[in-house]
Amino acid sequence: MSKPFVAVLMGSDSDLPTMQATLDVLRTFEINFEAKVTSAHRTPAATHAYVTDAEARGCKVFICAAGLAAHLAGAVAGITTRPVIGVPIDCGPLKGHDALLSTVMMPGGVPVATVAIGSAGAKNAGYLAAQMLAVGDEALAVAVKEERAKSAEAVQAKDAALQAKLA
Ligand code: RP5
Repeated sequence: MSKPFVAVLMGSDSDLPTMQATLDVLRTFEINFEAKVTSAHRTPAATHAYVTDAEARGCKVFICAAGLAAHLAGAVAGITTRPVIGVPIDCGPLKGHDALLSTVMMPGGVPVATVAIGSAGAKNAGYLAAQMLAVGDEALAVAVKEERAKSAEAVQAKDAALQAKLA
């Protein structure tokens, strides 16, 4: 039986510095993943072959990052019925606004769950994939809740430090 995993696809290796945040979040939750550079425009046949094969091997969620005229997430969503999360990369003269619109404006029936442009989106793609997998995995659901509580505690600690400074 194949092991469930998340596939993290990037249109270029230039997307990796941003997408490292996604890989870090997946590692935090001990989620198996594959990361791959494959492009909707430059390697369309290889992208199609990978997505078909990955789904057959147990991929549960696809995370797709691309910049400029970003079609990777949409192209992948057209191949698979697994959830697809799109990360618009903030490269180029339009600073990711082009990628945001290309990723989010999908026609009805072929959804892409689009997160924020750039590093916050990359991080949230990892958390969103974890939350999707947690629907059927109680241990992961607990880990996601604990992580959220830790983040709330960090904000409270920052506020306490500010209040101490102001006193
Ligand atoms: C997109 O074009 C890639 O996802 C990347 O964000 C952008 C630029 O790619 P490179 O020219 O750096 O390879 O397809």
